[in-house]
Amino acid sequence: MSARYESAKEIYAKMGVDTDAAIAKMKTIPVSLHCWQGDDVIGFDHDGPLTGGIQTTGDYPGKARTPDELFADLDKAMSLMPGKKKINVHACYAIFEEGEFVDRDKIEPKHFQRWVDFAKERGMGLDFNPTFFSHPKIKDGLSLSSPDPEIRKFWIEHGKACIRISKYFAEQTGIPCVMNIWTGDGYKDVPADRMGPRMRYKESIDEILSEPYDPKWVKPCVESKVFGIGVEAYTVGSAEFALSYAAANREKCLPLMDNGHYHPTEVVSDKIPALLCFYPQIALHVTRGIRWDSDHVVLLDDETKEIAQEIVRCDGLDRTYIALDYFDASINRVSAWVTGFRSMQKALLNALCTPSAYLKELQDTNQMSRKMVAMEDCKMLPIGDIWEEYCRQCGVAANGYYDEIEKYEADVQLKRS
Ligand SMILES: [Mn+2]
Repeated sequence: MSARYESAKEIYAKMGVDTDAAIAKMKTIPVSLHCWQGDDVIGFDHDGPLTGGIQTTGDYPGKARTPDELFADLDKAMSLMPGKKKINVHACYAIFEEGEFVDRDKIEPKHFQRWVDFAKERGMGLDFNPTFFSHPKIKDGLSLSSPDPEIRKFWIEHGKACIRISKYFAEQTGIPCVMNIWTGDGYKDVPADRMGPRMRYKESIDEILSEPYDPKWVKPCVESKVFGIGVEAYTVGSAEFALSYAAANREKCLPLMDNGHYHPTEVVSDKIPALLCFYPQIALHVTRGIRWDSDHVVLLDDETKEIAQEIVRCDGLDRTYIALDYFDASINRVSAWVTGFRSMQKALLNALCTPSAYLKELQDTNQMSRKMVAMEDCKMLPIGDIWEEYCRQCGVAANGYYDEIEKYEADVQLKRS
C-alpha cells in the first residue's frame, strides 16, 4: 500500500467514505466488454458492409480479421484492464468450420463454442445479441418490422435461435446471459404509417420471447434508438416503444438504455433512477455520443461519471447490467477497448467513493448551499490515488498503458496487413 493511498484513504475517511470497501466492491462489479470494437462490427458470418444505420469510420491498421486474431486482441486488452469482465458477443461472430455456412435463422450453440471456451477458461460470463443488420434479408431497411411476412419470419427465427444460444451461454458459464434486441429498422423520410411497423415489431418480439427460457438465466432486453444514418425521420424501436414493451413484459424482458441513443440534451443518468422505480432490473449500453454519432470511445466525462453515480446512489448495482457499446476504427482498437473499459471503471470507483448518504441528507434537509459546496469539494478528492491502489491490487498499471499497446501493435497488429 502506497503512502499516497494511505493519505487519500484518510481524506476520504473524514468524509465518511471507506475506500477499502469501495475497492473491494469495485472488484465484484462486472462490465460487459463488446467484442465488436475489435474488428469494426464486421464479424465472421458475412462479407458485406455494415448496415442498419450504424457506421464505423477510420481505417487504422491492424484490425482483427479472424477469430484467432480477435481472441488475441481481446486477451491483450483485458490484460490491461482491472476488474471483472463479461464478454458481449454479437450473433454475426458465429465461428463456422472451414467451408461451412449457416444462416442466421439456423445458428446453434455449437457455432459459439469457441466463445464459450474462451469465457470459461477466463472465468467470465457471456452476453449475447441477435444481429439484425448487415445481412441480405434486411429488406428495404426493415427486419422484425418488415411488412413482408417471409422477412419477419426469418428474423424471428434468428431471435429464437439467439435465445437458445443465450441459454447455452448461461448454462455453460453459470452466469446469467443478457440478450439484447436492437434493430435499425426505420425510415429515412417521413413515414405515412408509424404505427404499423411498431405493431409488427411488437408481435415479432412477442414471438421471439415465446421461445422457452428461464428469465433468471436469460435476460432479453429491448434497446431503443432515436435515429440512425439513413434512418433519420423515424425509428421503429423508439424510446417509448422499448420502454413500454419492457413495462408490459416485465417478467421476461428488460429495458436497455444506450446513452448514445437519445436527443443530445437528454441524459441517461437521469433516466436510470426513473426506471429503477419501476423495473426490477435494467440494462445499459455505455457509450459516448458526439453530434450524429452514438458510438465514440467512452471517456471519463461528466455523463459517464453521472451514470455511475446514479447506479451507485440508487443502490442499483445488483439491478443494473452494465455493458459497453462503441466502435472507433480511427485509432488502435485495443486502446479503444482498454480506454473505454477503464473509463467506466474509474467512474464506478469514483461513485463508490462519493459520500452519497451525506449528500442526500443535505438535500433532504434543504441545505442546498452546503450540498452544492460539498459536491464541488468531492470533485477535488484524490480519486487518482484510490484508482492507483485498485489497479495495483488488480495487477495492472494505473497509467501509461499505451506503451504496452504500441509494442503489441508493432509486434502483432501491424504484421497482419
Ligand atoms: Mn447500443
